[in-house]
Amino acid sequence: MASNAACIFCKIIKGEIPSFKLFESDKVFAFLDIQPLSKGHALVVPKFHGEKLADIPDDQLSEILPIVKRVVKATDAVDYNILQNNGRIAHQEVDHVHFHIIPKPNKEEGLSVSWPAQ
Ligand code: DGP
Repeated sequence: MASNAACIFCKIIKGEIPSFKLFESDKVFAFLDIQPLSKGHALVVPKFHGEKLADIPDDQLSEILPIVKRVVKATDAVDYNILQNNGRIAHQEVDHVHFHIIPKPNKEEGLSVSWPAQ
């Protein structure tokens, strides 16, 4: 499994940096974003280290969307954004592929989030 010793998300995957873990499998890791744009803002990442989407082998990517869906379902968000930035101009700050899940709170009731996403 490709890993990069200098990568902050590789360190999170290995448990060298603490995170609020939501889900883990052989190929995928999900955790809460440290700078949430809304309650429940989560990140789903391949364990394989690659900077941009096109760097990740298909067999590593294929498990990602079902986990994104699972994490979405662990919120009560009716509306949400899935975001995946590639490159500085596209606002990528961490050079390890990641999918943002950004729940949009209901105006009247807000959001309740029940983790973990198992
Ligand atoms: P992007 O701009 O798409 O590369 O988003 C990177 C996200 O990663 C940003 O929303 C903040 C989050 N992030 C950066 N460092 C850490 C960290 O150490 N822990 C966690 N949980 N999230 C982090």
